[in-house]
Amino acid sequence: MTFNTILFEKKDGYAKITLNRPDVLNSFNEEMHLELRDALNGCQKDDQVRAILLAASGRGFCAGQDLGDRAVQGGEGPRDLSQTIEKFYNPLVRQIQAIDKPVICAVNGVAAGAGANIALACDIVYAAKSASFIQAFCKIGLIPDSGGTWALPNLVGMARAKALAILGDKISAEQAADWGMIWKCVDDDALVTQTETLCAQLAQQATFGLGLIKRAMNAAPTNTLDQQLDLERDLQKLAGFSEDYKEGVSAFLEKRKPNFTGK
Ligand code: T3D
Repeated sequence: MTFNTILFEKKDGYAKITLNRPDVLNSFNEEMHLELRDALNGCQKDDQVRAILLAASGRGFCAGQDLGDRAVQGGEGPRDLSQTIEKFYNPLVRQIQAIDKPVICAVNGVAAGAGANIALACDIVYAAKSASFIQAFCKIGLIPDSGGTWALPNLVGMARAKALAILGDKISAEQAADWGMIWKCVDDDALVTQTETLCAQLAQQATFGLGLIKRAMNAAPTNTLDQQLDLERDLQKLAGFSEDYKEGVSAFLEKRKPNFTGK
């Protein structure tokens, strides 16, 4: 697949998608939304892809909406932003959540506005030490979107979530990791190796089961314990029928390394 605004490569059983509009800190225009959607759809359908790495070019990760597309001209009335949210940002977050493969995010630099919340929508988030997260929305009169008002309270608690959203302060990657907003903060020069190595390892794991784990975890914040117990029962049923479970148990009993196929 070739694209104008993203880079796409497949290797070692995973796909790497790199946001590639570095001059504007990889902020989103419609083309990048559409290309990212196509790439993720392709990953979902492709059995050879068993994990997805979302990364970015240049010194930033993503600065959210390209504000160059939002310049208010003299006589023009205000734009209805719900349309872009409905058409692009919400489907992207839903797509990342629904894809039944782990999505790993490598935050190489500043992640601002929707860029921060799209990173947080991924399943495992790594950030370079020099990276940062900014809920920049309040600085231009908007509210956090792309799931930010849902993810932040779940990840860091309501007190921190409200302050992050209302103050729009820049949070360092180290702080984000300390607060449990992301999985890990790593040295800048280790980000690519660590995230690529992780994706290659995940592609060797029981990836059908990893998709089910993701489904269960994503459902947890809005489920009661009873609902979650029922969901675990139903998903474990699917896991128990998988080739990977059969292989995992056989390999354990035969004291050998499992050869998982992701089925
Ligand atoms: O609109 C809708 O459809 C609703 C959906 C909204 C979703 C959203 O994401 S709203 C929030 C939009 N994003 C922001 O408000 C962040 C704007 N950017 C910044 O505040 C700063 O750029 C950063 C804090 C992210 C980084 O600051 P810094 O000093 O490291 O870099 P910089 O110099 O500001 O930016 C570098 C270049 O990227 C610069 O271009 P230049 O001067 O070199 O030609 C800057 O204009 C450009 N850039 C950065 N962010 C954006 C951008 N260009 C367009 N859109 C951006 N969001």
